[in-house]
Amino acid sequence: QITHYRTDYKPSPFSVEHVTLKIDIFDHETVVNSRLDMNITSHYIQNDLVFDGVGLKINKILIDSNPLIEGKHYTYNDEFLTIYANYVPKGKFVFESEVIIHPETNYALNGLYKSKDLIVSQCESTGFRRITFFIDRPDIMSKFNVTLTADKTKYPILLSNGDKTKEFDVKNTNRHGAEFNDPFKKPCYLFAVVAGDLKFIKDKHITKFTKKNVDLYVYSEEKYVSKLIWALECLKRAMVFDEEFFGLEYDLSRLNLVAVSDFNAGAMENKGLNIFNANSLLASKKKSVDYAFERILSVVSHEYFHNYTGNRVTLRDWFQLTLKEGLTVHRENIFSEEETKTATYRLDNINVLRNVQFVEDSSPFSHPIRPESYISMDNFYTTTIYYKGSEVMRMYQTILGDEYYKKGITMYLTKRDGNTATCEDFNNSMEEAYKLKKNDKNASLDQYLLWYSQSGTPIVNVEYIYDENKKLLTLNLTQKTNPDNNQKEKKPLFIPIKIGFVNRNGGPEVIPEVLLEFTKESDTFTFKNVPEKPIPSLFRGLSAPVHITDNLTDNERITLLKYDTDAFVRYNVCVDLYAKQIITNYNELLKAAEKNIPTENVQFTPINVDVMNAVKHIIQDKNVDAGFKAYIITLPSFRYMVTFITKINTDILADAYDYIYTEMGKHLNDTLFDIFNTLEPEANDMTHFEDESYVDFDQINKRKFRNTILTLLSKTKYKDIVKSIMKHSESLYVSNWLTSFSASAYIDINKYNELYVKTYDRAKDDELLLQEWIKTVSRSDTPYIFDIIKKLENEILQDSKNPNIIRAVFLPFSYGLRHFHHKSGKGYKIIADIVINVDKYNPTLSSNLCGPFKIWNKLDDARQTLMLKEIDRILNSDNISNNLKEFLSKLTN
Ligand code: BAL
Ligand code: ZN
Repeated sequence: QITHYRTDYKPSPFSVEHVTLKIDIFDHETVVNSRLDMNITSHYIQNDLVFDGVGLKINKILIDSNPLIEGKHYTYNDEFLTIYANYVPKGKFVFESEVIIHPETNYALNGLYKSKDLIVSQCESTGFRRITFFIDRPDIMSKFNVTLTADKTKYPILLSNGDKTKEFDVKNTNRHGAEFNDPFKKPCYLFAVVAGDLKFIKDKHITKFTKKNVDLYVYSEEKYVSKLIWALECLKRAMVFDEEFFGLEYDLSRLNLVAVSDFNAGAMENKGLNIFNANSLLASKKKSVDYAFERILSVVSHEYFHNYTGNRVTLRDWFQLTLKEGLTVHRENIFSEEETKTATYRLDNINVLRNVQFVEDSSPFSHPIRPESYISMDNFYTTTIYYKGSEVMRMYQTILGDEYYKKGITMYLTKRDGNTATCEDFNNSMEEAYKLKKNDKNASLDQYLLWYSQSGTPIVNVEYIYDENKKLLTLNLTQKTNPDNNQKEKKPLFIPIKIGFVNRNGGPEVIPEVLLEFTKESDTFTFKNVPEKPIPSLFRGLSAPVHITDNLTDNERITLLKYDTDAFVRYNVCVDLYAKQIITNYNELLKAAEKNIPTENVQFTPINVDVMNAVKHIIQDKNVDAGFKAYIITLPSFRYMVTFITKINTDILADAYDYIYTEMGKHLNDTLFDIFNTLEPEANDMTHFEDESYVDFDQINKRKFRNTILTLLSKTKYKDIVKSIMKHSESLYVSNWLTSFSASAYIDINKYNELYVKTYDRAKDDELLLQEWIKTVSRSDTPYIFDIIKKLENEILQDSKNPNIIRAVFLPFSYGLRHFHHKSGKGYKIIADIVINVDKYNPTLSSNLCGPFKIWNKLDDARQTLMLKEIDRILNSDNISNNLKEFLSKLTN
């Protein structure tokens, strides 16, 4: 185990100018010949030449055509190849190697591996060293020529980065080959190859500025080629968007996207050859859940946008990961918000941030968006680096405004094009734009860099005071970030706060919206000539990734919920109002439990009628986005509540939720039932299914709202809901029939079992649909879930090593409140067992499956003990991987 520290960065003493690879794929092995044209750099001081290379069987090694001998000229310990300094030429030289690798048994899905009948590579962050010897770090940038050969029948399609320059047959065999030349220098983590029997659809894009023709190919196995249309459409839209918004056009003559069934992550942005987890590329209206279309829009655009933010300008070292990921997620969000034009795209992201990232950031695994150390980089593809990172990138845009933000991006990309970069480089360009905007050459964003180095979620408190006589509004602000293992002392951050001033009588805003730059531990902002007492609408759009506390009253929140124009603020006040109701009842229930008072004797606090009336008013308003309505009838997630409750007794919290759901039902059920029946008559309109390149996000939101209603009506056991569930289960829309199945779990185990069989039949022949079905089963909120998971394991999972299927069986279960956290600890044991099993062959996936344990420090003592016991069991299992050991040790530190 080697710990890498950010401050240890040293430029490499060697460069690799050119890489020539020949990869010959056979059934039982793959032979990789590599020629590296190398040079020493100005940092060279008589160094050994150390290559990364994991699990490679060496056939030969040569320098300048001279064979080297193990022991005499070099050593190899299965991880590093060290060529003694004496045998390393002092100027330009050629290093050659021939090695054998085994993609056909590589179940870690890292390096070159087999997925079904495809051979595919995954090199970020350190997979290339599993293919050949290399100085595997992002600041080694080289031009690549690649030749691929394979059996013509099994692998008719051969792909790699860049332009295909030659196709050929291998004489006297059934083999063929292709040569590729990538004209751009790139780090080896962006190298890719794919070989297999793929089918494709294609189109063209003419670039906006240089009018170049770009061929676009999207590939999958034959069975799913009809599910590629939406992905191709998303790609074309993303290409136009990057030209229009950022002035960036594609730079190669061809771009390939490929769907792969076995993939650890969502996708990979390899230059000119983006590879996708099938679930992030394939969809069709009849066979996919609605969410798949949003996911594909995000992921296809994300990988495309990496071509500049990640590929053309890459990272100096892996510590800077957020520089490409946070920035690219942000670029993807600007695009997707524009494309979907719904209020909810932003809210979906905010929910991941607040429900998942905030939990991570208050666990012992909390890390800054630029970590200071790692053992396995794989563990740092986290919600912090991606989601908090994207918020840090978003705040620049908030502070600078679109015009200067784009100027800053252009300066950054122009300065660093074809090169590496650090977070400081990015901040410098943003600072230049900031100086221009402020017309002040001393304007500084130095303090902003703290967002990269400080972990934890800041808590910002806003108190407002209005002086009626002086017509003066005062905002007193404080900020605090709790100390953690990363920093004992936290400094004040540069926090942009967007505030509106809502008229409490429903008229126009009292004074115009402002953007405050809050940079001190505490500060006061005053506003003169404020004609009447406004209600501050705080952190519009969630202008900074912080916890917000304030001195608003419940009535003021209700007014904001009704009248504010900002979707985030309206949603957030609603969350605050619900959270307060849940917490009040949780505390009552807890007190009663401590005194052994039975639940029926507990003095519950009924839900605030004014809140319910406001909600009722909104859900009946025809002008409000249906997706937004779905949000405001959904209670804040358990993982959000951990911010407000310590040492959670999950059974009692579940009781408190159930009580609030029942209360909501009392007030809303008749209205909801009415909406369910009238909102979208179940026309099963066939025209909807015909054009796969058109997706109506408003319709999707309407279905989401109806499905949220059905779930709520089922939870509250509304009269005759079973009939509606059964009717809904006949729908042609996947999201509808899967929701009726999950809703039946609240009502009737016989109906659940009936729908289990029926929905399985509808799902079983489509790989991705089956995965959605498995997720729905795993999420079932029923006490029988333990048997149901066993059944899934025995009948569906069997010995599959596919990450999507494994995640589908176990992860949705672990997000539940009652069953995963069962007081016996049997829920925790289920996850620990699969983690131990998976770690034997796929350490990236095993770490990933430990995600549910990130919440351990928020639970009551008994559950903490049980969860830690399982974590300990994993840590003490035989041959645990470095990935898993690092992750769990940091998590329980
Ligand atoms: N670079 C890893 C996958 C992604 O974020 O696009
Ligand atoms: Zn990315």
